[in-house]
Amino acid sequence: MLHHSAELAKPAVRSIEEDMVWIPGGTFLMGSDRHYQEESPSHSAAVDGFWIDRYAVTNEQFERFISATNHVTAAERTPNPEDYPGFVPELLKPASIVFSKPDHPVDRRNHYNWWTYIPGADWRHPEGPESSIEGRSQHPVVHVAYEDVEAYAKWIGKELPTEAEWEFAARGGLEHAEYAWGDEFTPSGKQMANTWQGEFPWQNLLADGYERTAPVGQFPANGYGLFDMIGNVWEWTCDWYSAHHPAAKTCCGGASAKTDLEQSYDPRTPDIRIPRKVIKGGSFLCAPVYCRRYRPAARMAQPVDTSACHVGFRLIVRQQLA
Ligand SMILES: [Ca+2]
Repeated sequence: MLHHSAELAKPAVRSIEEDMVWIPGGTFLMGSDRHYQEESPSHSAAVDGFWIDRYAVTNEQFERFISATNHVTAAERTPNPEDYPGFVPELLKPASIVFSKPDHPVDRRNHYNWWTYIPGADWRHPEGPESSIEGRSQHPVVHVAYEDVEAYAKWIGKELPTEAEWEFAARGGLEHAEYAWGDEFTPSGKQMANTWQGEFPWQNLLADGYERTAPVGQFPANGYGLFDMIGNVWEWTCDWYSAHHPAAKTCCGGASAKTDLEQSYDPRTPDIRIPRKVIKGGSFLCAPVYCRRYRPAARMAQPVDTSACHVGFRLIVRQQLA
């Protein structure tokens, strides 16, 4: 339920019509057969109409939530050793995942060459304890795990989008286009999103002007008037991840069939039973030479407990305002 009259009637919060966009429902071609395997098969999908945030949730908005609720994010708490068999308990500290740019070319097959688990990194300290969000109130909040996003959604009276809702909105009304703005990545040389230009991960040419996150709304909106659906930060959806789109939904999932949640576990780490959700849109770290996921069809798995410097969110409301 959207409590848009009472709870949102604080001076700093504008009306839903200003902050959200109504997306008329429809049928569309979801996924892609032209890129990474996990995006296929492209298939017809339908969504009902919904409201969606015009921008990703910002630090300023998240701060309001924290002040009102005293919520402590997952990155600020000590993980439970029972959830992480094989981990040395001393290593289980409040921490989050931060991109650290190497100063020379590295082996791109090993992501530990740029990902660092930094104790003290959290939404207020995006690059670690010495950093802060000063001057970044309009940047998307990052270092939020799925439970943090759910808590925020409950507080503000909105919901996480499904992958189909998110992708439909990101496509901006364009049928089967590669990007949220058309088929050309940089039409007339114009950067349309905050991504990575140069040799990832050591050389950032900054053609789009941003090394890390950008304030929301710095790049052109898509056809629905939504900003930053592509690039800047990945965005959480409520769907459990599977390696492919289901070819067709069947009704015969017997007792032995794996649930969607079980299906989402990472097969590479069988001991760690942390389910994974779909994240969408790509981030400031997506580069042509490494991760061409700055497209509406692109998708990635994110463990629900895992926060990072390049993952944020935006929310929807599944009802038409009276
Ligand atoms: Ca950039």
